[in-house]
Amino acid sequence: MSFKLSQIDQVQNQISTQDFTEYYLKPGKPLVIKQYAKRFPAYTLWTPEYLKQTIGDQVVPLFDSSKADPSKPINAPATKMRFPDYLDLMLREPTDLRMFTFDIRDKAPILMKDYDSPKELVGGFLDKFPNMFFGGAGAITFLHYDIDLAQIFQMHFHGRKHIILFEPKWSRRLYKIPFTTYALEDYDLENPDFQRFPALNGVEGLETILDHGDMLYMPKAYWHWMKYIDSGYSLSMRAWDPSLLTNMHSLYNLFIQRNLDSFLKKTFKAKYQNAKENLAIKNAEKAFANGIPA
Ligand SMILES: O=C(O)CCC(=O)C(=O)O
Repeated sequence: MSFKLSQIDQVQNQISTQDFTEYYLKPGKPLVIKQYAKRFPAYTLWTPEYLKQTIGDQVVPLFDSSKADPSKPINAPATKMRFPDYLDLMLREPTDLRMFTFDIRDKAPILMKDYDSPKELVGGFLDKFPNMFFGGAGAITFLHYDIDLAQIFQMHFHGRKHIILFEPKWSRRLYKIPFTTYALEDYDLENPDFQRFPALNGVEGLETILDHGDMLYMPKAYWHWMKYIDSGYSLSMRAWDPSLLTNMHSLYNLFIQRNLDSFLKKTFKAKYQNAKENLAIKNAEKAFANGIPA
């Protein structure tokens, strides 16, 4: 056995609001709209040179592929670099260095005139929180889901990007670390060791390759793993889920779970992390033994 990956549904250029609502939004099913970004100036304008001019000479935090250090807060950067130097590096050679959640409203608001969020498909866009992500060829965004449980629409630019997604029902089988929104970082999603991580056997997921101009719709709480096949960058736009229950869960994640987890991590460091990892393994093996999800 192994993972069972099938292709994410695709449409060309557009989809009607009615079809999107019925077939993707309501059932919470991912979709790729090929070449969606072609309608926006960003499609041609957002070259590396243009981003250098607009983002300018800022020093940016960079993340690598090494396993998170339990003594550091989650999302602690591996290093920092001037933005133009980082862009030159990622264009020149493969690098696992990534820029994560770069807030363009704060750091380069001029870019916000170059696109619009897909408001024709869904309401509730949090237009104040557009984030950009950059990666060199080979860079990997580790498996996680977004803590605020927003619906994500990601437009991709420049190179190709490999995306693997899993429905929330597979959380335990993916070795979800308790009190967090990420999975055990000890397995290689592209080539998992099924002997060591038996619960991954039979897990069903979805995959696609995004090209320049494609947009991915990821429903709330969807697990995502992303690999920059070539150097490139993406813009993630978030839409608030209308359900009250999801909103309460999101507030709990953001204000209670995250703070409590950080506090315990700071206090107990590796001891706390090891206990959580052991629990993730126990939960995964139990779910596998019990055939969960059915
Ligand atoms: O594109 C990436 O590198 C990560 C994107 C992501 O995690 C997100 O949009 O939530």
